[in-house]
Amino acid sequence: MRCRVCGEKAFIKLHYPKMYLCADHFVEYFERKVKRTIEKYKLLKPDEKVLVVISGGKDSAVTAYVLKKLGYNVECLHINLGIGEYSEKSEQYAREQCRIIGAPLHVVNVRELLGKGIGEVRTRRPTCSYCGLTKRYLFNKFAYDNGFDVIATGHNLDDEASFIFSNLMNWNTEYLAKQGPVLPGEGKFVRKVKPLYELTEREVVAYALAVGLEYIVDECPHARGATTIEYKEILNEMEEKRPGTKINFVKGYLRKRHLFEAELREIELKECKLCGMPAQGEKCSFCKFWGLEEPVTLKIANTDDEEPFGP
Ligand code: Q46
Ligand code: ZN
Ligand code: ZN
Repeated sequence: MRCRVCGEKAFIKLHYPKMYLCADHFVEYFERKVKRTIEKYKLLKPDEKVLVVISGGKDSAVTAYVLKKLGYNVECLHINLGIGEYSEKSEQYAREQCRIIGAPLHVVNVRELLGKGIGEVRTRRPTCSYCGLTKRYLFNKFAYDNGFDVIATGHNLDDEASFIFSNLMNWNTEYLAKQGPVLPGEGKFVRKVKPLYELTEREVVAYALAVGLEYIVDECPHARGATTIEYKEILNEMEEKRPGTKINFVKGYLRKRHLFEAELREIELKECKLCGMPAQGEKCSFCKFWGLEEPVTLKIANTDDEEPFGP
């Protein structure tokens, strides 16, 4: 098959809209779509300082790469979770990706910072639950402490569609009230945006391949056959039968999201007495979980130095 634009050999067949494109024209298509997503949902302003949390995987790497190419002021953060070989490999990929992207990389090492890696804490709390809590706290605090205006994450259309689908299946109406391409910042919560919101996982994989970005494909050893994968499979089957299912589902959700707003509970947030970040009680859940007596410091010590900094 031939590229619809130039007639060269096709690199990819897009299902919706249905067309064949060569690698160069696919890259152009992908970047134009990200640009339009940014404009349509007012994700970023040109002069903003953007932090991308690079995991070593494809989505965050592609996010940073495209934003940098579109001229945004991007810096990257990698959180080494201390999960044995998996984390070591992830960090290596993140370093190589940032070299290709041409953006400064900062690394926070959980074991060095907190004494233990993820999976090494004796607790009844599921590993992924405190891992999520730790990551969310660290990247938000890093962004806040270092004056970033916004955090761009790598969520793609498949992630969003399966998230909405699974929350509908479980009637998690509170979650359904506040999802979307922009999660507004408030107080010390830095705004989060999703530039790949309208691009499918398949398109993200193809883009990474087309521009030569390598990424970790191994799964974290703590990942349990997540039900999200099942939801993704169901959506993929439906997409196969009816191209456009995912994007129409997500766009429909955005139109109807306001119907869930009545389910939002007002939570009064205080300041953590240790770190000053938002907290529901005396201490925030991060300081409480890790039993901290001193707050963690995530300020970049020397901005001329692109090497990772210590705790
Ligand atoms: S939450 Fe769980 Fe992931 Fe953390 S412990 Fe691994 S699988 S990395 S997205
Ligand atoms: Zn072409
Ligand atoms: Zn705290």
